[in-house]
Amino acid sequence: MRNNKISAVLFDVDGTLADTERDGHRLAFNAAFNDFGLNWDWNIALYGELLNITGGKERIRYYMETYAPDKLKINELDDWVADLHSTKTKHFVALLNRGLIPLRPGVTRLIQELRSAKIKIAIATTTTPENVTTLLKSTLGEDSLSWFNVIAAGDIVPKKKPAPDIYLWTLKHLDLQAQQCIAIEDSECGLKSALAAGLDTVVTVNSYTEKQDFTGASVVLSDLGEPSKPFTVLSGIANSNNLVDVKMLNNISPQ
Ligand code: XBP
Ligand code: MG
Repeated sequence: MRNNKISAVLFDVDGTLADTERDGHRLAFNAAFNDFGLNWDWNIALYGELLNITGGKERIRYYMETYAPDKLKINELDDWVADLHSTKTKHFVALLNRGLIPLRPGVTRLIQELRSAKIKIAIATTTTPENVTTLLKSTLGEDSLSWFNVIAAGDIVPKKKPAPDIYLWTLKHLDLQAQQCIAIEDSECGLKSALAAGLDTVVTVNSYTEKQDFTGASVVLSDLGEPSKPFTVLSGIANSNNLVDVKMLNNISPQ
């Protein structure tokens, strides 16, 4: 049980703020493969496997090593992968700008509640920074970027999740200790990263992550909940809460 108010909430992005993977990133990867004349098709099932590799460029490399080793002979392979990935990012950003990917239940509500309670909010994500800024602007409006005290994304750290680097970087730039903060994640990999950084973590699952191992999470939920649609508790203690709000977060206990 926390003996004082939390100072900040650190949000993951993909799968947490929005369900971006199946109908967002996956389609953007396939559109980029098409632009590059590649007959690669990341279907829903295969993409679920590939999601174990965090980072789009790393995911492409893993796919090549595992399923398309013939392409590893391409000259200047790192540059080629980077070009392919930036084409994918263009497609993903276009998808976001068409308003096709809404925020998940409770996300807007909780962000506004945290702001009213003067609790800092931050982003700690593996995804490309442009994806984050576009998601926030396309769902919460242009000003929303200024609401976040820190936005930590993509290649700014040497090791991606499940390494703790991105969360440690965010805590450093918040000038806060992990004990004063809570992380909100969607995946086993993200949970491992947050726990390794010393953060108590709330998990909200999605179709790709619901069967993963969330050992160590303070609580595992269907989503953050709305007054009209309470969350479902999948594991851990939510006491009498039926949505994630400031009161619930102030009483989150370490596992
Ligand atoms: C999820 C990821 C990212 C996205 C794709 O990040 O691992 O790689 O799948 O985005 P998180 P990029 O859950 O930490 O938000 O292609 O830009 O990497
Ligand atoms: Mg995620």
